Amino acid sequence: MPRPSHVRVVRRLTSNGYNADREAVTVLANAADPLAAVDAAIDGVDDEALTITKSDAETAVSRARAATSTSHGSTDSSGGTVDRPEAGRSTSASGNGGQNTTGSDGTKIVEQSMQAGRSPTETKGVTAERTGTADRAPIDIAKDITGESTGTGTYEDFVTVFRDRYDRLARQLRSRVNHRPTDALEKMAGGSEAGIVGMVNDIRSTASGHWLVELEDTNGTFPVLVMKDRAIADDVQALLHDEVIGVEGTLSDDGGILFVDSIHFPDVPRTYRPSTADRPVEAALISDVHVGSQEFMAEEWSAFADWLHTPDAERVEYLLIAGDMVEGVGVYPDQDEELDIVDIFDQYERFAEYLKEVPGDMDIVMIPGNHDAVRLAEPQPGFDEELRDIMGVHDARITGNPSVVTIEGVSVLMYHGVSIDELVAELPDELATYEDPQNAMAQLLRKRHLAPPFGGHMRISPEASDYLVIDDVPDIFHTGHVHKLGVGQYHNVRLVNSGCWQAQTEFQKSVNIVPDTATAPIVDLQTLEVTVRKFT
Ligand code: D5M
Ligand code: FE
Ligand code: ZN
Repeated sequence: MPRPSHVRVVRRLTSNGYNADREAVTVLANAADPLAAVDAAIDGVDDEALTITKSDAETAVSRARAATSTSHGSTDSSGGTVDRPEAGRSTSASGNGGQNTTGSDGTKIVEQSMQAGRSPTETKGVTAERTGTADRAPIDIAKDITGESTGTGTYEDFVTVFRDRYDRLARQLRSRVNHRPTDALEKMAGGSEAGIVGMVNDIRSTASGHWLVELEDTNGTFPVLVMKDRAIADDVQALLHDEVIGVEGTLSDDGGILFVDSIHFPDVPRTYRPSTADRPVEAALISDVHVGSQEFMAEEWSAFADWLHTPDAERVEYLLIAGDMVEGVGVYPDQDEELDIVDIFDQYERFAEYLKEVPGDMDIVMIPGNHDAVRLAEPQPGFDEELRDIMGVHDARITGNPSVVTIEGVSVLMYHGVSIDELVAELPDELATYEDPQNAMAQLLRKRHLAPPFGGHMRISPEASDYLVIDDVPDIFHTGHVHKLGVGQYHNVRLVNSGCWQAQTEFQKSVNIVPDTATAPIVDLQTLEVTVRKFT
């Protein structure tokens, strides 16, 4: 009889409404007849109990063994925690006989064949043992809109949020740009050297191919001209509406326009040194699970969850999910034709079931995406109480999109990533493509704003302050949404765009998008190095 994986044990438990401690799962999975042991464990606990403990499991295993004492016995363990033939943890490079390749940026990619991925757990009865959760630093969450939304969409709200964006980004530029307010520039003599810190209002090319950019500050607007043959003309290619930049140059003779010599972005200092964890600990960064879609890859998901139970994953203590938990309903035209589960609550119920496959001793943090059942306008609040109840598996932390999540002293800026669509549409290929979403992410860091252009694909809720400004440089920037894997670095900030758990949809087929599916980038929080686990 093939030994069921840990995942099947967990499924049996959860389908009966129980959680289990990690050690309990191990004990049950190593029993002669694991499913019978699960049933015995369930029978053996109080009606009020929600969690099966290790001792519940051990009691159940010995009872189940007594009941079936005539069979099995030779290869199975005594029912306690089994020996660990390979004490310690193999390095990520040697994972499960997986095939290793190296991506751009030196990222390691490990192909976990689904069978191979399961074998260590099943054949050797070994399971991961994470450092006790007691060793973990508490997770800190900042910049979360949940419960703080005040925006009502009035004109005044938009004025307020734009002013806040300007003030906070201008503050980052002021020390570097010798600037004057736009109305003071108007009074300066022609030919003077001058600078402006302003929001990009308009970008157009002149008849002779130069670039005319209109900048706006709190006092008014001022036109600046970038000559086409200057090296800085390249920077104009990177400009997006509504971002805040600084420029320096010389006023024209009549003083009516500024000829630009240099363009400054708020940016991340090149010398930025990220914080790292002071113990060996890793985080899995994923997104776009899309449960409820016909294309949701259930087997690959279970292989991932299974792998998390193996010794190879014992340092993976955190799971961050950057939105699109479920497929949702009515997100795109004709989406219903590809739905496997048509009710949104049923989708979240099913998602919760899949989340239960993940080891219970991992810390989980999740933010919503554009397919989730929260308002579409960003910043998006975390799920409401009803959905929190449904998704309250493993005490997952639910927070808004975006949020700054600090784990083990490492700050992770989590953002679903809808603005990446906008950057890919607006910027030249050198700066943003779907193939390399990390490049678009770098542009967002350079602009220190998660979604600069107002309008377009973006829906933005005008709040009292602009939650999409990147005030503090994160150590890790985690996005999803475009269903493409992207790993990179920008001025020492680790960039990760996680792929998805949804096979190619009809829409994606029609526009030739080939998603990166069933990939889990794992970040070592001590080094910020990434190993991508691919569950094929
Ligand atoms: O988005 C996945 C990616 O695919 C993202 O780049 C948007 C794009 N996408 C997917 N479906 C559509 C439709 N129907 N129209 C326009 N763009 C689309 P996700 O948020 O996971 O659907
Ligand atoms: Fe998605
Ligand atoms: Zn999305």
